[in-house]
Amino acid sequence: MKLGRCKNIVVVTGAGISTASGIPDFRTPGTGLYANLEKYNVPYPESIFNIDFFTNDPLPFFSLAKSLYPGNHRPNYIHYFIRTLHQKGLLLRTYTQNIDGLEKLCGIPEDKLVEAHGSFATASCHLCYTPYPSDEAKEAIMNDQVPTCSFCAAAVKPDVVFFGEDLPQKYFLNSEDFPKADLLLIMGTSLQIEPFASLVNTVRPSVPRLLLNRDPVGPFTKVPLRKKDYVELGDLEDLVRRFAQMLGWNEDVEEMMRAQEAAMSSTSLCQQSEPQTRS
Ligand code: CNA
Repeated sequence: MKLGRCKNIVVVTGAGISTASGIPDFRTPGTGLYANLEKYNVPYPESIFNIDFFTNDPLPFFSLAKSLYPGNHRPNYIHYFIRTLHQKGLLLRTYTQNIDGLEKLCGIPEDKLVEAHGSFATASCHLCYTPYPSDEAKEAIMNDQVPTCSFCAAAVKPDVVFFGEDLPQKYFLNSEDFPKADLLLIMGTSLQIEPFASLVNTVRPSVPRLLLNRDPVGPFTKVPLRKKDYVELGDLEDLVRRFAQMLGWNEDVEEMMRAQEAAMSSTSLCQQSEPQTRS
């Protein structure tokens, strides 16, 4: 990167980039969502994101969704590092499995972002796909009600991709992006969910792949590693901070974070004070 040889960087991320924002991942023993699902009364962890299970009983997912809905969490250093890659003209695209919306919130533009497992930003009927206003879906879910489709009366859900559902159209940009990549950066994912996990195998064999994660995953568990595969293990925020320092970017990331956070809090202050001004 320092020699200017990486100009089309593809970033692949998962829940591990948002644990520093206070959102639990799936599989970390003890703190991950899968270890804490007793209260949702589901037969096995994945069922909470299974579309057939949802058809029979949407309530466990809605109860979990209440804690995952965007609004309560802020992007962290890792999100801003990805945005810095974009700011420096080096980001081809970032592919996230996350549904927390923190990439958008930190200012990564829509055209640089693929939310491969959907998001809470829109909602629709889970059977006939009729769109449903996302703010109304959120309000119903937050009030322990089931939003229902005005066309077929089935349950509406946020457009988060469940097991057994199609991925959004934008995901298929991968067939153009991965062959173009000159560096693949993989962060905070166990690479267990297909078809997303296999994306990392679609860059050219000569392209360096760097995994930053707490533990080795996917092709990075193989010994010996593929030539040009690199792994750094540890806490992701520490690793990314060190990476930014090596590149001489730490101040840029920090500055962007300060500016965006200030902009976000002044927007929310304006929103809070608006009704008072009007009355
Ligand atoms: P996962 O299977 O839970 O794996 C997370 C990976 O990140 C694991 O390898 C962890 O060791 C690693 N990790 C977690 N925290 C850290 C940390 N602080 N430092 C270093 N490494 C860390 O999650 P995946 O993303 O691989 O699984 C895909 C699922 C998770 C997607 O379908 C998501 O929708 C779903 N998910 C998303 C969120 C979110 O949007 N924030 C939260 C929970 C689950």
